[in-house]
Amino acid sequence: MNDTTLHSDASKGVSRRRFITGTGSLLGVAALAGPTAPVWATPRTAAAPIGSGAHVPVLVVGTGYGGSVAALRLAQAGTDVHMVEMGMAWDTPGADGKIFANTTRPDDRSFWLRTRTKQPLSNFLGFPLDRHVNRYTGILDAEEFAGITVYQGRGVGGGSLVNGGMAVTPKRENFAAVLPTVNAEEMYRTYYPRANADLGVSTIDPAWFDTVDCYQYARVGRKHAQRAGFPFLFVPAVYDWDYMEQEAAGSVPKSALDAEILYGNNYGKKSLQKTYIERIRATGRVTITPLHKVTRVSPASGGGYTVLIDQLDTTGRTTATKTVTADKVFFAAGSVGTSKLLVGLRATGALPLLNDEIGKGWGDNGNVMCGRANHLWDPTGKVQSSIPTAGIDNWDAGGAFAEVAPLPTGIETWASFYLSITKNPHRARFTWNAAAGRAELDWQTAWKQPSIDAAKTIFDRINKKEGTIYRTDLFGVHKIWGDHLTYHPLGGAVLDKATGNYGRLHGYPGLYVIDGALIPGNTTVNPFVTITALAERNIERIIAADL
Ligand code: FAE
Repeated sequence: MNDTTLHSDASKGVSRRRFITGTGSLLGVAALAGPTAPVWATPRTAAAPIGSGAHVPVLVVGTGYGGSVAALRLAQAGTDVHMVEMGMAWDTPGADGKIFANTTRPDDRSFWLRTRTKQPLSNFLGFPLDRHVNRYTGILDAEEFAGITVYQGRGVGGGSLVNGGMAVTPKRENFAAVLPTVNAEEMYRTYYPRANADLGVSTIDPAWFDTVDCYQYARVGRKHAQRAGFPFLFVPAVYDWDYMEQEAAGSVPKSALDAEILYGNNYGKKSLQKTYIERIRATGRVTITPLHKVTRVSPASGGGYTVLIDQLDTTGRTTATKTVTADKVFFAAGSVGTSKLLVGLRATGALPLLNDEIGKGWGDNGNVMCGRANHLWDPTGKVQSSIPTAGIDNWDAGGAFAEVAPLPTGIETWASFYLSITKNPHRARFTWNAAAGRAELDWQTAWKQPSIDAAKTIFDRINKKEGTIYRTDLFGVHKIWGDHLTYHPLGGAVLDKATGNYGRLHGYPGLYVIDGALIPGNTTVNPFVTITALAERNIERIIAADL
C-alpha cells in the first residue's frame, strides 16, 4: 500500500482524523488532548546524597554504560565510588502505578525540561504529533544543536533507560577502522564477551519469531530484504525473551508488547538498572546521587580535584551548589555531556592543559530513518514488539546497516520503518561560546546526505523489487528522510587523541574519559555494546596501573 491508497482508504469511511486517533500513536496522537495532570510521585533521592565538603576516592560523572562499568569494577577492586547523575533515579511508580510513561501517551515524565514534546517521528499522515507537557526532569532529552537534535537518556542508567536494547557487536573486520589503536584480538577474546555476558545479551528464539504476531513487521522486513538479495540477520538484544513470550500469552503485564520504549520500559527490558547497577548496589561501596549535575572539575590545592555539583529540583532549577573533592574523576556523561564539560573546562581555565583534540571527532553514527509503504497484501501487524530483532546488512557494499524498527501504533499501518547506521565521513566539533557561556556543535544538516545515499542502496532496491514507495508523512509533510536527528552520539574526546590509549586525559593524572566520547563518531552498528566493552578494557588497565 502506498500513500495514495492510504488516503483513498481514509476517504472510504475511516476519516483521516479517526484513523489517526485510532493509532493512539507512538506517534503521540494523544497530542490531540490537552496536558495531563501529573501522574508521578516525588522522586526519591539517594539514601545519602553527596554532601558539600565531602572527600571521595573516586567520583563518576554519569550513570550510563561507561560510568556503570567503571563504578562496578572499581568497587569490586575495593575502592569506594560516588556516582553523580543529573537525571532522576527512576525507581518510584507514579499514580498510574508505572515508573515510566508509555511511548504512545507521552506525559511530563517523557522529556527532559521541555514544555512541548519533540518526538523523533514528528508527524503521521501529515498531522504534527507533538503536544504540550509541563517542564520536568523527564527521561528523554532531545538536545538541539545547530544542525541536529541529539536524543539521550537522562536518569540512573543513562541511555539504557530509553534505548531499543539492540545489543550488537560489530564485525571484527570493521573494528580496526573504528578504534585502530585498540588490540582487536583482546577485545573479541575478552572484553566483548564480558560486556555481552554482563549486559545480559541474547537473541530471540527463531522458531518463536517465525510464528508470533508481534514480529510480523520484522518478518515482512526479512522477506523484503531477502527478495532484494540482502543478507538478513537476527540482532541480539537485552530483553527478557521469556517475559516477552508471557506478554504475548497475556499472562503478565505488557511492556514491549504495549509499545514501551522511548520513555522507559516498565518490565522486560534489561536496562543497566537490572544488570550493572544492581551489581553495583550489591557491592555496598557505591553511592549514587541523582538530580545532581557536575558543572566544574579543577585541580585541588592539596591534590586531587575539586568538583562543583548543582543539585536540581524536578523543574531543573538549581537548589544548591555543592563542592566536593575527589582523588580521581571519571567523565562518563555520554559523548555530548563529556564533550560539553571538557571543552568548557579547558576554555574557562579550569583544566587549561587539556589538549586541542578535546571536542573533536564527533559523529552521529550515520543515523538516518525512513519508512516504506507496503502493499495491502503485506500487513505489518497491529501489535508490534517495541524491541527490534532484525537487521539488514549492506555495510560492505553500500555502507549501511539497517534495523527493521517497530511502528507500534496499535493499528495496521502497512508501513515498514527502519533506522539505518551508515558510513558517514563527516565529523563535527564542540567549541566553547564564551559570550553565551555554553558549548556548541558545528554539525550541518546537509552532512546527512552520505547517510541518505547509503540507506538508499538498501531501500531503493527493495522498493524497486516490491513495487513500493517511501512514506513521506513521518518526519514532516512530504519528507522521506529522518535526517535531523541521532540516537547514537559518539566522540568528542577520542581515544588515543584527546586521551591516552586507555582514556587517561592528557595533562591531568587521575582524570579519565570512559564513555561514548572515546569512540570517533561511528561504530558500524548500534553502539552500547562497544561502549561497554571498551570501558571494560580501559578500567581493567586503570585499576591495575593507577590504583
Ligand atoms: P549515557 O548512557 O548517555 O550516560 C550518560 C549519563 O550521564 C546520562 O545518564 C546523563 O544524564 C548523565 N550526565 C550527563 N551530563 C552530566 C553532568 N554534567 N553531571 C551528571 N550527570 C550527567 O552515556 N544503542 C544501542 O547500542 N542499541 C540501541 O538499540 C539503541 N537505541 C537507542 C534509542 C534511543 C532513543 C537513544 C536515545 C539511544 C539509543 N542507543 C542505542 C544509544 C545508547 O543508548 C548510547 O550510545 C549509550 O547510552 C551511551 O552510553 P554512555 O555511557 O556513553
